[in-house]
Amino acid sequence: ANNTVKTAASSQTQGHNPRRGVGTAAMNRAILDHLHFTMARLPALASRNDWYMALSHAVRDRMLDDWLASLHHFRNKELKVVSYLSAEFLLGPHLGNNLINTGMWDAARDAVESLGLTLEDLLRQEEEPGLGNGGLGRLAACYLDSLATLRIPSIGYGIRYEFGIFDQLIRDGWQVETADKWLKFGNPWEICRSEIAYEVKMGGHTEYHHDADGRLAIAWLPVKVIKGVAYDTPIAGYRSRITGLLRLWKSEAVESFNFQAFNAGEYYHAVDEKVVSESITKVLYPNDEPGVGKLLRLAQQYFFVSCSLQDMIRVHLLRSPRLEEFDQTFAVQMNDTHPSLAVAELMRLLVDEHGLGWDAAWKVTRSTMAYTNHTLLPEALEKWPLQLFANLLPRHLEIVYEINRRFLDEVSQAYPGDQARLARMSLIEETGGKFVRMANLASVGSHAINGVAHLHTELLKETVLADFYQMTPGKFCNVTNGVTPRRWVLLSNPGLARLISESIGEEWVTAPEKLRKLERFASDPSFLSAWRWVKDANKRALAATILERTGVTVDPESLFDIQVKRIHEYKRQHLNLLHILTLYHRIKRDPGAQIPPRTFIFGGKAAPGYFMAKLIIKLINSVAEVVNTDPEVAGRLKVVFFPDFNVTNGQLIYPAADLSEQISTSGKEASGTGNMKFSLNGALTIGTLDGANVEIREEVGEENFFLFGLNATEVQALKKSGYHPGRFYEEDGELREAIDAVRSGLFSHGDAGLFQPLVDHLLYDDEYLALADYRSYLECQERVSTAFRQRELWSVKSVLNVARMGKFSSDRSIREYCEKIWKVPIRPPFPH
Ligand code: OX2
Repeated sequence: ANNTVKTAASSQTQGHNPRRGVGTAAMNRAILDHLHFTMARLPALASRNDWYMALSHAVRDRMLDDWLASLHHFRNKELKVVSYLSAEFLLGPHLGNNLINTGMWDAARDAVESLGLTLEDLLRQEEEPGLGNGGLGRLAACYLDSLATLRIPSIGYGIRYEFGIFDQLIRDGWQVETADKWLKFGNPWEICRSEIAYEVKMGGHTEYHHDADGRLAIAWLPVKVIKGVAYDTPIAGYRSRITGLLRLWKSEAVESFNFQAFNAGEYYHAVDEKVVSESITKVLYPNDEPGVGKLLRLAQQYFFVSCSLQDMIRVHLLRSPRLEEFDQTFAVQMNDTHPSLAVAELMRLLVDEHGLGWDAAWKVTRSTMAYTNHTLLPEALEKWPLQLFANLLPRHLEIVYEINRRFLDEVSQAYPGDQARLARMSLIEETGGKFVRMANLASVGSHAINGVAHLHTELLKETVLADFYQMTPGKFCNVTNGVTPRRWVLLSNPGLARLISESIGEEWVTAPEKLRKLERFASDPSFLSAWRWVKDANKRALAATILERTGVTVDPESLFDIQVKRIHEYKRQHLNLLHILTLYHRIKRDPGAQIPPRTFIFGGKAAPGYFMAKLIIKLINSVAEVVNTDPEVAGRLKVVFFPDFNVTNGQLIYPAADLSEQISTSGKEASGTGNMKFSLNGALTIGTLDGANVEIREEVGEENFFLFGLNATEVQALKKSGYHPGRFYEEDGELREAIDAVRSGLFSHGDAGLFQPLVDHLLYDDEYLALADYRSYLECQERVSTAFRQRELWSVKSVLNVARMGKFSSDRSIREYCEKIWKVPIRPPFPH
């Protein structure tokens, strides 16, 4: 890859610097130029997409100046580069965010208007890159924003899925999945780097022989070689004059590999090979799918990890020939276990390909790698069937065995005779089928292991990784998640952002602890009414979109009670439903009941193979159908399922919420980040002591947070003592009424069987204790209703929530990673 052509310009470090104008006139000219030269269109014939593309190219051009300067850092030996390995990056639309972060919004808007268009229309044209499932992928995207904003040299490495997370349609109340063809109109934000490409081997077997010097040499003879090509996307930091790099790998066929097949006339076979090679990065796997062991998914993980590490080694070798110093060039963060093959792959590259001794390679591998855990759910902990692993990665299995042999030696030295502990800590699970345990591999191969909220890290140390914690407590630390206030306030809630900035200045955007200054305005009636006006405008905008997408009319004056997130039993959308059913019955029983009007809004995707989650969506829609058409509750209750919840829709939904539902079973939600987005936009939270809710409550004050339910200790104790959900059903008349209504067929046109699996699950299993928390949740919701009647007081609480949410900026999280894990200095902020 080091085939730079020497020219007069390339010998100057700064090179060519055609800094482009960012005023309205320059933008206008640039858009027209791109329409002409890039899109090959006449203005009179241009479609909205042509204009969107032309504008995006004009914006991208202006980001490249900073980008090329930023890329220069990678060669600077003094700067350690953060490498964030993640199988998912859920970026959301680029255009608006880039305009905000680069400060070009006004110029772009004016230029677009001078061409007779509106910026809003063009923003709507963008197909969002949905390269993630939910919180984990979105967290990675927030972290890229903060890394660039804080001017930390960094690269995000991931997979360029041709199809991202599926689009969700609702048909007859059921979720229907359709392919996300996000690239169909072209992607103006990426740059294909054909020259940055690596070969990745798969399958086959290994052979040992002695080389001329009598040393043991290992050869991996694969059955397949695939090429990974880099696609780069610039990530603008907020007014930092730094553009970060997201490098995603696309799989392709190696041109020469099956040349023989062509010669032998096996043309079709060769073409098949090409199809197989390209299939590696075809599609993002929805998570929560039952049944591990999808070969293609393991191939994806290995593919992107191998390309990324080869790329890092190339960059390192530009700085120094000594791979023992690799940890001075890169700090590698593994976002969950999906990239944990990096441990074995870095060992392979160092030992087999670059000739380092095992001990030296292990030392540098460990001090480079760090692992973030995002879940305690046992079914979400990755493990690969040994045979499948062996078939795809025969050499890596040998390396895993060797790591394991040495590691278990250490364990048995530390805990002589403790066989049970050895079995638990082994990288190989041997009880009932053999598996490679990826969390153990990641833990052993890392110098740092972190959870994503205080409670989660504590539970991690007590449960899933307890043995590892006991053996190496110093490796463990917590970094509570955060979200970027750029996308999640400035971009998505411009009204609120303006009001805040007018009151306390603009510093909060990069120094969100400054939001505290809002506290003094919480007693200012005119400020409060402006605050309320902003919220109401956001609610009206959401109401209009709800009408357009679902045909349901909702009242913007009502309490907007919102739960948007992936559909999962542990997140307990069904508990929310039980509350709705109870209110419904109360109003039917007593039309005079003092219940302020509420609009319940749900959104979220269910994994295509997760039957119960899909049934919950159907039930939400079925309840909506009955409630929304019942004249006895008209004007009092509405239920909406907002289809296809994604980043774009989130930007509309979070700012419009009065109440944020964060009601997971305590101990199950590692952190949550939607909880932060809501609160940062002035919603009050009803929630359990779970994940980051605990810390949000601490920050905003318990009087400004609606707490209910069992805590994690109580959950464990109840489970241990034997939990019988049926008792709660027997003893609570209103709960019984709600469940009986579902099982009677009231919501399924008399079909009593439809929701039977869900009802049975609740009555006889209820793994996530919805029935145990029902009464507490209901009582808490009554406190919500009472509070919402005092609108002024509600607004005060809303202001205080925003004022005290500074901790949850992803900038703070990234600073903590820098200090505790990456050992990367924080540079002073860029003077704007
Ligand atoms: C999610 C967690 O479920 C969520 O609680 C957390 O906020 C988010 O990651 C970011 O840390 N897949 N998604 C997650 O974990 C896994 C595994």
